[in-house]
Amino acid sequence: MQIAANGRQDSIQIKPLTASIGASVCGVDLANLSDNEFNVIQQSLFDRCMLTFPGQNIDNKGLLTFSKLWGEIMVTPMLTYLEGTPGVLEVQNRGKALTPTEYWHPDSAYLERPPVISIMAAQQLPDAGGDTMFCNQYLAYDALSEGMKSMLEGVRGKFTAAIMAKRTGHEGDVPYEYHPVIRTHPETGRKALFISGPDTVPSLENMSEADSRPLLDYLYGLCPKPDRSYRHQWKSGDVVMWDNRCSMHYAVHDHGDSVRIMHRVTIAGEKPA
Ligand SMILES: O=C(O)CCC(=O)C(=O)O
Ligand SMILES: [Fe+2]
Repeated sequence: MQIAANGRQDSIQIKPLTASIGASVCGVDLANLSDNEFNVIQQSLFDRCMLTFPGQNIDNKGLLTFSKLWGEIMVTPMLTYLEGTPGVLEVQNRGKALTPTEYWHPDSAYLERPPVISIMAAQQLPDAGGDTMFCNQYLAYDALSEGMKSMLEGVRGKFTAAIMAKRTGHEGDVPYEYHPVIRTHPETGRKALFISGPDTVPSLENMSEADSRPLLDYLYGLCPKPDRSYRHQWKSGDVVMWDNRCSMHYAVHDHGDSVRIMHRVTIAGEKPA
């Protein structure tokens, strides 16, 4: 326990959620963190790839205060943000056929500079279901043989906004970017596999879709192994954050038409390298 400059005693508690990914953080008020608490949380995010903060019941003002500690808040084109709280996206149940997030992905990887961190606060939850799953992409990279690792160095994937464009009615010019499929996290120096679902990464650079597909399917299939994953069952008041540079996530749509509302903020960052 540390005594902060304001005389307050920190009582932060961090517990791993699984052996391979995630930690829960208790004993803090995210809207009012000491410097020491923030430093501990930041290190935990880098170590664990995603964090849960049970019982925060944070409002949008608090969510923005907490989010700003991580960097510049960004907005993603094609998405409509809440009026009055710029940067807060309302993630709603649009029905299973229209959900843009029921597959493994890092957020908005079709941008030149995709968000590095996403922070989500539960607002209204279904009675059952609506979990979010997370997987550790450092471990997916580590699982590759040395030959495959060196073969993939410098290989770039085509990351497109096809799913988002289709689900939000922005078909036509679908934005895309090429990013390395092996990405080095600038804070940890560790390498992670950086890919996404088949509709989002249809091909590798300078290769046809037919040539790319078997390798992409193999790499994508490596990611969400049960022993590298965590499944979050949301509780009222939860805040969850994830690092898109070393994890992917999957929103499970098993709750029919039940209302599920989340507020999400994303943090701007570097071009993947
Ligand atoms: O609704 C969720 O649990 C996560 C949705 C998602 O993938 C996102 O908002 O980035
Ligand atoms: Fe997402």
